[in-house]
Amino acid sequence: MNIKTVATTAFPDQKPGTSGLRKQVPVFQKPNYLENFIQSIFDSLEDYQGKTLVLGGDGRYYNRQAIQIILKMAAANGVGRVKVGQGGILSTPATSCVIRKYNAFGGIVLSASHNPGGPEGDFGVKYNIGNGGPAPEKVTEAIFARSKVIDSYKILDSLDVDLDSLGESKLGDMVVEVIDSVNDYQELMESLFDFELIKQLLTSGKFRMCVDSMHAVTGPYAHAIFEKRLGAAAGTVKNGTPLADFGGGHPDPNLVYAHDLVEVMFGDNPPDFGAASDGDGDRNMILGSNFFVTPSDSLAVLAANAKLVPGYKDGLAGIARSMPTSQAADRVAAKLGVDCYETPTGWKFFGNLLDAGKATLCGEESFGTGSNHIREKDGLWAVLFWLNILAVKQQTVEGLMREHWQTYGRNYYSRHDYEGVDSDRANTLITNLRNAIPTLKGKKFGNYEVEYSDDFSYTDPVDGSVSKQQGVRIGFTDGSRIVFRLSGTGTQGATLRLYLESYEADTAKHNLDAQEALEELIAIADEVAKVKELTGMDKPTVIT
Ligand code: G16
Repeated sequence: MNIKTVATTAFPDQKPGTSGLRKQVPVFQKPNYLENFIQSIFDSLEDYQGKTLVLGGDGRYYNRQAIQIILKMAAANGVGRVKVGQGGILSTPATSCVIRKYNAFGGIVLSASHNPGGPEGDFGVKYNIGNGGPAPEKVTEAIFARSKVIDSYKILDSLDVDLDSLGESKLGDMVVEVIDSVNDYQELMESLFDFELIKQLLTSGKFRMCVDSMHAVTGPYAHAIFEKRLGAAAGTVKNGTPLADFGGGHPDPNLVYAHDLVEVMFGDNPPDFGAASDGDGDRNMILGSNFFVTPSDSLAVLAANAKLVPGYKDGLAGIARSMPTSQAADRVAAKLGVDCYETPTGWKFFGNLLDAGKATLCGEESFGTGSNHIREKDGLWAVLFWLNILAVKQQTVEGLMREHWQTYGRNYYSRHDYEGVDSDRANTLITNLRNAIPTLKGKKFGNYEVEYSDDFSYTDPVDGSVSKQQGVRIGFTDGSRIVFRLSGTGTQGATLRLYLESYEADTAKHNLDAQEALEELIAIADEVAKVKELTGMDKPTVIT
């Protein structure tokens, strides 16, 4: 076995963000850039020698090359076995599933999620721990600390591995096992949902659906599960072959970037159900005929109806949502008599709650929903959950949503993104807001009076760790909220996210367009934070 120790120089910018290290492809292609980060991961871990690592990615540009490098580094660093997805493909939820099922010590996911791919697009590396979830902050901080002082890495001098043929081979002393990308994941889904009932719905001739995989990783999973196993008509899955540049698109399942699907669902004779997923398969968007379900509402509906689904028939231990996510789920939790947890943005914050059995369902406004079945959000799981509920209740998407609002009231909700903002200006905006916090309580803006304002801080109820400065909140006496924070997933400049929420109990007022319902709050946000002036933009780049 020929292990090389290569001298290297540390890079100062390898700090993982909301979800791993994300940079433009040319940055990852710099000599030693990927290698330094991977070695920093191994150097920060203990006691992994001889054990199993799971490896895969969303198929984006540089996926295959990165996998070959990581395999050789894993072999040189003493990993016992790597389970790698065929062709280098493993969705983020499937990676989490495989880590848990085979008791791996961890996994490496190669993805920049919903960010565009291709030679000039983005690439990313995320490390997941043994529970199958994203590494918590104490682990990512250790990796970052190591990356700042690293001076060498280890790599095996050997030929590339065949990633396309299933089965085992040896790389030095390490076993490389190329696994089917879909099987383990599909088996887990079959254990949670009533596949026969969903199949009846999909083959009834009365229900049409359209699933947009956006040329990203969920294609093979969606083909196998919806078309092959559940009998949905051929062609139900669109854009179902993963492409290195996602067909030039932006694999983010929202009303702006999933426009092909939106046109179908809001066009002539629309299908009954539409769904899209993102680059690595952890996000989802749910649509009905001429109807959009906000991710916050989706979490609330799944929670309210969970008992109808076999995997959740015994009820929920609790619900967790990220702080900027609407409070619709809190109302369901209150009715169910279970706790609702409010965490900072980032799926990693749900891990402890799920491990401790405090929460069963989790969700985020950023098109993420999931449960304790794995430790990542899970796009196709959410689609199956919706289909299972619709099959039991024999309702339309809109019918189910309206019934929900009738019971719980409607939380009008929207997120406004200002992308590509100059970083200094974005930081000034947030600093100004932080400085204004002590002056806001009791202040009146039109019909609204400020009840509280703070910079969200979270104390993990399981390990007591504290995460500060997670977003500036302004709450009003009627329960409405405005939240400001900077994205931790972008790779160019800064992205300002403005989250807006109001509550309407009166069913007669549930038909407004969200932007209309939130108009006054949008104006207040601009007045308080000078969004237009400081970003230099007169409107958001993306509204969801
Ligand atoms: C990641 C995180 C999510 C987060 C989202 C947006 O998702 O896992 O928890 O909500 O980024 O984060 P930000 O607002 O900081 O950009 P993904 O799908 O990109 O891995």
